[in-house]
Amino acid sequence: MVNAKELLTVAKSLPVDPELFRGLFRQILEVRLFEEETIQLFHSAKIIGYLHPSIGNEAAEVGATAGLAKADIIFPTHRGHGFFVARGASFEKLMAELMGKEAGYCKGRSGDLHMVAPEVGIMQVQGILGSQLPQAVGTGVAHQCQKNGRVTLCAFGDGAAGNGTFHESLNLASIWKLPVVFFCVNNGWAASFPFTKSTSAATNAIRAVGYSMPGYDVDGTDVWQVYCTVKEAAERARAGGGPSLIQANTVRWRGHDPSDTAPYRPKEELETWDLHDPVRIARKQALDRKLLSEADIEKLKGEIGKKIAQAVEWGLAQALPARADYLAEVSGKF
Ligand SMILES: Cc1ncc(C[n+]2csc(CCOP(=O)(O)OP(=O)(O)O)c2C)c(N)n1
Repeated sequence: MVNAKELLTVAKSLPVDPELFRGLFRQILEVRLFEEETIQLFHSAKIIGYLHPSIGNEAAEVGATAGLAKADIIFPTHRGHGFFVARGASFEKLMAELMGKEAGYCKGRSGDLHMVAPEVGIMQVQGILGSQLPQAVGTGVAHQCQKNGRVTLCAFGDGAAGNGTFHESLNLASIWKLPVVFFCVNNGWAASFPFTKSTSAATNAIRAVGYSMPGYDVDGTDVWQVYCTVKEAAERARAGGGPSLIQANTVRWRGHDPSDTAPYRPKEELETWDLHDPVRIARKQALDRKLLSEADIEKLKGEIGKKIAQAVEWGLAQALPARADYLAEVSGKF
């Protein structure tokens, strides 16, 4: 009997670069503080439509983004604000979009579920789970034809991995040796359905073996581990070595969205969430490695909090789209 885990690849662990780690910590904090604010705004009905906060996935999103080159592109998930923040998207335009304002990334027409920010290399969030996988095959083909050395990182959840597009996309990407990194963020749940009941394999990473590509199973709360793994996979893809599949394991914070009280989750899982809190983990790593002091962290929090508060104020002051133009921007002839 083969031990499935032995079939997986382990990324080379790079020595921690102090400057880079401090930057990653800052981004993790940015994502967290941004999301805490969006939840407040959602509860006070200033954010309209859906909201899927990235809390719990901060290190996975920040580490993955850091492992790419600037010209590489990212397909985020519906729970993917962290990718936008890590790519340096404007807090103002993000907030305005979530508030449905004309000044947002998509003129207030997309909100949380269809946001796109091509200026920072972020492709559109897809409301249909798993539909980003074949799209990533498409950008992979384009980049391969253009010989431009660009890599696509395609993020998706453990729920989305159960979609048929997963098989079709990984199979084609492997046959054509496309420069794509498939990045599954397994936060343990697909809405109210647990990973253990939806997935026959212990980790999706093992499925990579069936598509003749490297599969990595990593701790998605460890930003440096995620960074090293994505960097290795992206560099292989860029050098013509084809795709990889990474599963980054995280623990979802609370409900699927802020209005879900998650009564289906075991109490102890919610009570021990702190042990998997990416901010707490990265903070400890930064302090233990003497990369930051408590005072540095407090100062950072203050700076980021101020920037986010300004973005909220700016977003609230922006205009809603004119009623007459609203549909003109989102409907077309088919
Ligand atoms: C094809 C499809 N099926 C179902 C849904 C409804 N739905 C939206 S989010 C979600 C759970 C997604 O779970 P996962 O992919 O693990 O991502 P997570 O929300 O946990 O980050 C479901 C079932 C959908 N949007 N698209």
